[in-house]
Amino acid sequence: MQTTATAAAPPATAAPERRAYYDRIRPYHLAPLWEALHALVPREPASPCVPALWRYAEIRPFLMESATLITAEEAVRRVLVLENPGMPGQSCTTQSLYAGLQLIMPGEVAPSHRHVQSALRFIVDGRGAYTTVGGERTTMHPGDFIITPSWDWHDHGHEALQSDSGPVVWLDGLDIPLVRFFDAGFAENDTQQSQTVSQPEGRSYARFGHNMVPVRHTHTSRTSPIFSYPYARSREALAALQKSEAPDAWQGWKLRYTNPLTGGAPMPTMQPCLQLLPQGFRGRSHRGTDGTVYSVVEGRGTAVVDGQRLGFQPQDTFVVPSWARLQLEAETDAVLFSFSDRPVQEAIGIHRESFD
Ligand code: 1HN
Repeated sequence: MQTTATAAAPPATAAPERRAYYDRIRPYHLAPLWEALHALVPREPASPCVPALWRYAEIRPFLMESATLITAEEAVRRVLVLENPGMPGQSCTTQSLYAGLQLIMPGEVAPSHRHVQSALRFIVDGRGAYTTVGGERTTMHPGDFIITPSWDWHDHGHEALQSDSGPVVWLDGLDIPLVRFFDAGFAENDTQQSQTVSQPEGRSYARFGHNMVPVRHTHTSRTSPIFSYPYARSREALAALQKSEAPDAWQGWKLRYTNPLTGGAPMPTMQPCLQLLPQGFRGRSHRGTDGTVYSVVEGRGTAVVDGQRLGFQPQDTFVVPSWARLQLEAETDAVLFSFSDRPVQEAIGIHRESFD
């Protein structure tokens, strides 16, 4: 994470005798705190992250073009990073989170590797690709939320079994900037391109995905034992809520995905959610210290972020910076997936939100 304070350079506005003093202490790697204090300890968050929207219809052609330039295998992961316009060149979408759109074509493999960074996938376009985590494969369908836990082997592929199968695109969310901040990143490549599949598909979901857990299961991982949360099930829950209760005035019907063993976030660093806004919804304004990335699944609407109107459609991605006021409006019933670093902020006791 970068800070906007640059304590090393004396400000041009400082009085000459102070500047001379700063110049004399700099060779000793000393800097005057009083010149940087306000920026270091702001009265409220002053994020370099800005609101931004990536229209899928506009960027899909660039993504498809990338497949003519490089294979998934050569790229290792063929991804276009959704770089925050306020932080160019830093491979981040918020200060703490990375998001990108990954493309896999029929017949391709993205080779097995593992890293300390946790990843989530949210399927945006196409079907028939798979990801393998810890020897279990899961087939991707639009709207599925899939987890790659920290330090688990994972590879992706697309077997092109059906004649109508085409490109598959998903949103990757990773805690890359957080791990970089801690200088705690490790990674390694597997000896095989694709892991040997050692578990039948759906085993994790059968064991943990039905409000039941195998007896004598002892959980040691920090990450949910379910690694694919199918859209059909999450959508069904929202549809039932729409019939049974009024929407929240700020967020519509909003559910967070959980680790069934703890009730907490499914992964230590990121909290994903799915929400439904009814047609005609004009949400009240709210804000939180967790900058959030949204992926639009269904419907059309507008995210008003600090007064800036971001009109969204299915498959678009947008980002709401920390402490920016967000108002959600829906022209049609709209479903939004989102994720933020909220579990980390809660773990260290600094998360704040406000519903005004
Ligand atoms: C990664 O391993 C994946 O496994 C996606 O699909 C995006 C971005 C940076 C570093 C590693 C993946 C990534 C990544």
